[in-house]
Amino acid sequence: MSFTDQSSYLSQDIGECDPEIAALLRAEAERQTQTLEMIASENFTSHAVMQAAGSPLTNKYAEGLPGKRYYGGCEVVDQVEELAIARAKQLFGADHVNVQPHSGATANEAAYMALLKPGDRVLAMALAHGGHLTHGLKVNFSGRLYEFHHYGVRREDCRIDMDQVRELARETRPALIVAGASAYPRIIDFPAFREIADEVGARFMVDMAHIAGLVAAGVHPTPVGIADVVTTTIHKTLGGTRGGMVLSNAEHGTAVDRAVFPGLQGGPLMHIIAGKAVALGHALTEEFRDRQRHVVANCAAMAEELVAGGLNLVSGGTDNHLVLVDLSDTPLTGVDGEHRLEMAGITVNKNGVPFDERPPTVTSGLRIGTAALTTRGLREPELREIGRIIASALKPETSEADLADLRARSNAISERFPLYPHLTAGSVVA
Ligand code: DSN
Repeated sequence: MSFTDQSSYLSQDIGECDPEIAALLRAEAERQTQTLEMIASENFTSHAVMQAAGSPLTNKYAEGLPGKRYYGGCEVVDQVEELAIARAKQLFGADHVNVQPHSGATANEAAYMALLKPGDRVLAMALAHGGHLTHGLKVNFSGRLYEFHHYGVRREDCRIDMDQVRELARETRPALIVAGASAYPRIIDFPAFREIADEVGARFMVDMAHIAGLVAAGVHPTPVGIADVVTTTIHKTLGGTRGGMVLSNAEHGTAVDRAVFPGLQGGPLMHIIAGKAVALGHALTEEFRDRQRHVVANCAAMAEELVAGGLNLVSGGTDNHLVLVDLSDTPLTGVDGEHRLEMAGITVNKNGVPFDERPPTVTSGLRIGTAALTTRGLREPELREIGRIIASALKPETSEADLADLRARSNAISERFPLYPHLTAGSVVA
């Protein structure tokens, strides 16, 4: 790395001053372009969001909230944060919003801190049945600080077992019930959870990170107005910059704000909050709502082809942006499946399936989502073709040569839908 004077330090292009990192930025843009991205929690954000996230707002300290900061010079970033909050309120109809959490995990931490005392009992979905590590995994802060109990899905249809939720709620009398999942392909019945929470005198929280885009577009029922607190990330189906957000009713707003700062974080990432504001602006458009409808239709179309190709899907199908392929009855593990799809030009993640007998590092399943490819412009005919490619790749008899042929079919789709051409051919930054 070299720079000759102060002005070049401030203005030199990364390609000149740090060619090693610049080459890696270009390589990652190329990787995203050349493969079919189907990790259910990922998406492609807009050029405008990346511009905000790469802006001089990264230089600003702004502990506190708009109008109540611990630093001077916040008059501009105050307006940015106010816009992000106003857009989130409008999008989801929430009374109160805090856009400062650095991540979904921090948003959950803030919600727990606002609603619970250490040692309180919480009832949430088991990670092995589709929950999340911040929903009480023993080695996570959540499992260490609070006494989590877990519900799961029914063995016969892999839907959330609301009878078990009620039974466990009556037995454990939790202070909080949590709904929300990272690997659940069906609609979640938020009013049914609320009813149980009310019966046992618990607060109710929803982590809607995976489905936030669908909720914003009205293609999944909203938890806002039903739950006391709703947490989310901005970068999954919502498609914005990486980060978190907490929505709440008016009663819990101050407690949430205090939990985020000074409870958990120092200076908010104002450049990322600007990116959140841009993303929330996108999400208010009819174009965004239309895209979310396609996310679900694309997933349903792919699911049909997977089933027609002989694969088992957890719960038999999907209502949302993801499917869970169950490989338990095949000679393949989740690790094998992820590797085969990678060779076929498709990026997914291995994932445990409910009642999985293999360890989490191996698993018997694959989680496959359609949000990113829908943002890229793919529609049902392409997702049907991808469903056929996946089903062929996962047949036990498929050879390496067959996988190379399947990769050519994946590449033919990628080439028809350019992604960030300016980042692979031109500048490496937005
Ligand atoms: N890691 C995310 C996911 O893949 O679902 C959840 O935080």
